[in-house]
Amino acid sequence: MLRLARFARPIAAGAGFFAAGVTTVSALAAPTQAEGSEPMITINYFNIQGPAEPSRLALVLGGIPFEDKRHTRADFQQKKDAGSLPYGQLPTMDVGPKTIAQSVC
Ligand SMILES: N[C@@H](CCC(=O)N[C@@H](CS)C(=O)NCC(=O)O)C(=O)O
Repeated sequence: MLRLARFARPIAAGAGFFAAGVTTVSALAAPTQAEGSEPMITINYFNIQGPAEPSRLALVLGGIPFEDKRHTRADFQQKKDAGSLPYGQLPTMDVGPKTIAQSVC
């Protein structure tokens, strides 16, 4: 029972999050510099939920500050042409200077 309660609380918090009618986490993601020596995290994706949303939600629920960068198609193409997308696609997550790709594979 204790184990269940441990998981139920964050799940309930998440359910409340959805019940409140929040369809995107952008309003909750503070684009602030991470404190201390933690590297700054940036989630790069289009202005839709898609495969970036689970990562955005995990960061918000975990209270981890990150920049929620919403790219236009033109931004995306620019990044792709510049070779800054490891697989030529979004989403990516920047952790400090490191870019991580593949959100759901
Ligand atoms: N395997 C990748 C798939 C990413 C992917 O399919 N991204 C799509 C958007 S959901 C994309 O960047 N499409 C634009 C393109 O390929 O030109 C992952 O899981 O992160």
